[in-house]
Amino acid sequence: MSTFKERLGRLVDPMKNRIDHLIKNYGDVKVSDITISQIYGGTRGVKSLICETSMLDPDEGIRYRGYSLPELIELLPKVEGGKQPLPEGLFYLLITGNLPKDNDIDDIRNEFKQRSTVPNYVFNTLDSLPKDLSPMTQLSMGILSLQGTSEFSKQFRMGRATKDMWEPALEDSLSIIAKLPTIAAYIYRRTYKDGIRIEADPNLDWAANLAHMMGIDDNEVYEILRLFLFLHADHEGGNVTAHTVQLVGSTLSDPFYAFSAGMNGLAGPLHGMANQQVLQWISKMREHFGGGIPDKKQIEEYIWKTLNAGRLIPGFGHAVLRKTDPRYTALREFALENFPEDELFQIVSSLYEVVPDVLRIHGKAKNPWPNVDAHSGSILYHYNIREFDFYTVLFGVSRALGVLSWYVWARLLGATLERPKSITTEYLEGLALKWDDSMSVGIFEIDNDHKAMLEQLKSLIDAYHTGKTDHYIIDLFGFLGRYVEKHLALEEHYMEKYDYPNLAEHRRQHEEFKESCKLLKEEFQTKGGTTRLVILIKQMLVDHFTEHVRTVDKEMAEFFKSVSHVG
Ligand code: HAX
Repeated sequence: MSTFKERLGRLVDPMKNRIDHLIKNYGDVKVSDITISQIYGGTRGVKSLICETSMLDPDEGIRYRGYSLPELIELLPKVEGGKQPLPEGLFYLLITGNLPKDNDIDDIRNEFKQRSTVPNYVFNTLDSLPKDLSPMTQLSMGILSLQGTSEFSKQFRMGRATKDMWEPALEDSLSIIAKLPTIAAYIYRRTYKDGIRIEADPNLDWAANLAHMMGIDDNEVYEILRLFLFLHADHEGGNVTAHTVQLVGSTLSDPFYAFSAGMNGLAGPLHGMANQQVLQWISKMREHFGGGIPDKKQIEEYIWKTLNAGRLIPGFGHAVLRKTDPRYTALREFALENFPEDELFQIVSSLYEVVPDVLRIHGKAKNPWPNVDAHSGSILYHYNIREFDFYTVLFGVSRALGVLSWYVWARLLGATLERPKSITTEYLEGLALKWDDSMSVGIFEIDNDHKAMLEQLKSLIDAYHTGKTDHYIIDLFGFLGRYVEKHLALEEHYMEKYDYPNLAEHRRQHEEFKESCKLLKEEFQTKGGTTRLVILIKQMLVDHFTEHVRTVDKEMAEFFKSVSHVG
């Protein structure tokens, strides 16, 4: 067993112990709720998956094993004289959780090299397909055609214990990653070039070899592919590719089945296909304005034209991110350093200045900022990789590093079969009806709070007469804090839900009440329970009770009763 595999094996028990401890002692701790709109909205934001290889922060973007992209660009090994991180080093980090040291990278290189030979039948399978078949379909089929070589499936059939299945999972994952550049490059050669296969160069790294086998031997292209394959490698567990691989893998389908399935998801226009769509969209925009570089006014006009036609602006928005994608920033910095005068780069830069404002005015997208796909195509284009349909294949080659690392870990940790519960719209309608009925519970709570408020008022007067005000006022502020947090919010919730006509006035009174509470609390904290303070609190409660609770709230309760059919 290689050092790398031994090291991986040693990581398992401590991780398993942490998980066992969590499940045993904190198994009932609640992590996430789910609402009806989240169920219909693709379960956005529902925390229900585990993925250790990377985590996405809405504002900061992706971190691989806790490291930000700029940190890793600095820390990961490079080729001599190169500036871009080697994907082999990233793979080591993703799968082991540690930065590679000394010979680790050679270890990974050897693992890839030993497995890089692609059997002839894979090329024959690809050759039997029409040349104009989408390169993503070819990729998915190329991977699937290797399924017969799966050690995972073989050892499962032979009855190997499930707990040890991570070893053949690793074998297959390494095999896929090692072979991907050859398969992808051949798809490129047969679809766009003369169809002649170029053999790998044993002296080149994984990324450079991909360029070499595509027929591009240029140090700058090697560098940009290293960066591209580094940047697209992982995006936590919930994106369609990663989740698909994990879901399919949870049935103990082997890595070939699982990864091929993931690639079918990546092929979607809302996911990995967006990078090619960006360039198609920019080409159409240039055509529309008769070529050249459109100015910002024209760009804005074209964005509106696209949006008004009910179409998306590709490369902008994200399901999780709420700021500019750091992967976009890394590519932008590369372009600024290497080809700031490039026409396409200038258009991409103008889009960065114009699109977010337009999307904000348009008012739909939660995130108006660019994602990685807004930039990646233009970089490849600059280096004469101009076959747009192929861009997603490069994305897929890269993504293998992350999702297959996690596939191996899922087997290491004995991940169980994924099986969420589905329900029907009728079921949810039933739930909604119950919720409506529960409004009577809400009104009941509101009434109860009002009664409690009256009690507090009486107690305050008693406390005043017996001189025990300080202690009492502390309790009273506790009560008011809960009242403001819960009761007022509850009222506003129902008012909004049923379009209560006096909502604005009601809210104003709430704000006034909250402000008075705040000021009086501050006074108590600085001066203690003075007579003046007690009088002011009493006055505030009397005002709120008589003005607000007795009159407005009563009217509101009547209104709720009329809309909710609660007798
Ligand atoms: N242009 C126009 N409208 C957009 C938009 C965009 N770029 N991004 C979001 N919206 C719209 C959505 O279509 C949605 O409209 P409806 O309510 O009418 O359905 C509304 O804004 C709210 O969407 P959201 O919550 O902000 O975004 P989602 O989480 O639903 O979707 C997407 C996230 C990335 C799919 C979305 O922003 C999009 O389609 N962007 C363009 C395609 C793209 O760049 N995809 C690549 C994403 C990165 C990636 O995964 N790469 O692999």
